[in-house]
Amino acid sequence: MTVQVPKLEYRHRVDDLLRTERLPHVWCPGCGIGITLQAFLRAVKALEAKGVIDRKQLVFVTGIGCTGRASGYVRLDGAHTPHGRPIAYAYGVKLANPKLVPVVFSGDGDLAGIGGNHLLHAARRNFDMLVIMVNNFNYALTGGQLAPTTPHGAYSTTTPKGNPERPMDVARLVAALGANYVARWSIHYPVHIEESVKRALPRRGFRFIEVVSICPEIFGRHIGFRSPVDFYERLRKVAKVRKPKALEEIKYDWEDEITLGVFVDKDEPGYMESICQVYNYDWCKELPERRWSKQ
Ligand SMILES: Cc1ncc(C[n+]2csc(CCOP(=O)(O)OP(=O)(O)O)c2C)c(N)n1
Repeated sequence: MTVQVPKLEYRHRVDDLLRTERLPHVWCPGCGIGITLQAFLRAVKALEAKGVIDRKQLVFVTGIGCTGRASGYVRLDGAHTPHGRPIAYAYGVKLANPKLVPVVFSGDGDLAGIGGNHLLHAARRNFDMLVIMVNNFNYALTGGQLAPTTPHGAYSTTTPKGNPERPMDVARLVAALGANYVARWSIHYPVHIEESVKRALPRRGFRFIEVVSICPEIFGRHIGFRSPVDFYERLRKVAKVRKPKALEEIKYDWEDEITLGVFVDKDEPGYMESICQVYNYDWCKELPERRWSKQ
């Protein structure tokens, strides 16, 4: 039997940045990936309207996972790369054509688990790219396995008696490694996510935005939430916006506080300019990061 799918008319202010013909998307009701993606696309449109960026410069790179599926819906040049490798791919994009601006959009498992080594060294190098990490506390696409971000004690399909490990505070780690811009928001703050993208996208060096999200169908069900709203409200209680004076004040603790806010906002030369200080390549004059750093 063939199922007739009604042809729907989608109208939304970011439609021109979406492959609307591929909608509806695969994400579950209540998932926070759409909120994050929309905030990113709104920021792209706002920056483009001001003439700061051109969407043709952007390369939208994702890894594997629910979050990684975003590249199928976004109407930008880009790539859906192997698990854990979007940062490695983004390096290649930037080094092959320094005029381009790579944006990595992926999950916590992809970026901090299997891809953790790339993340560390990109931050250490202050490599010129924007990374947006949707942290939904687990490996959602494959059914809810333990991720480096899963709270201590939490059920996952690979820790059925509770997670014995300590979770990784990815934003704090990236900040400690010297990234130019680090912010963490939760999906309760879509305008803040958008403002962070507006600030971080036209910027040199490594920029990292973590968005703590709910995953109602997989992680939420596993830890006992009966509805997306219950999970949303619980996360809202623990996610607190602060201005930490030192990295030690940033918390990532599901039972106490997940600190949100802008943790680093500086403008040091990124990797590409460091290369240009040593080798005076022709492309050095055309680095978009050089123009942005003068603004
Ligand atoms: C090399 C390799 N190992 C394992 C997998 C299976 N796999 C697919 S998605 C995924 C986890 C993704 O988790 P995360 O990045 O947190 O994304 P989410 O689905 O939660 O958005 C895994 C382990 C794979 N595709 N490739």
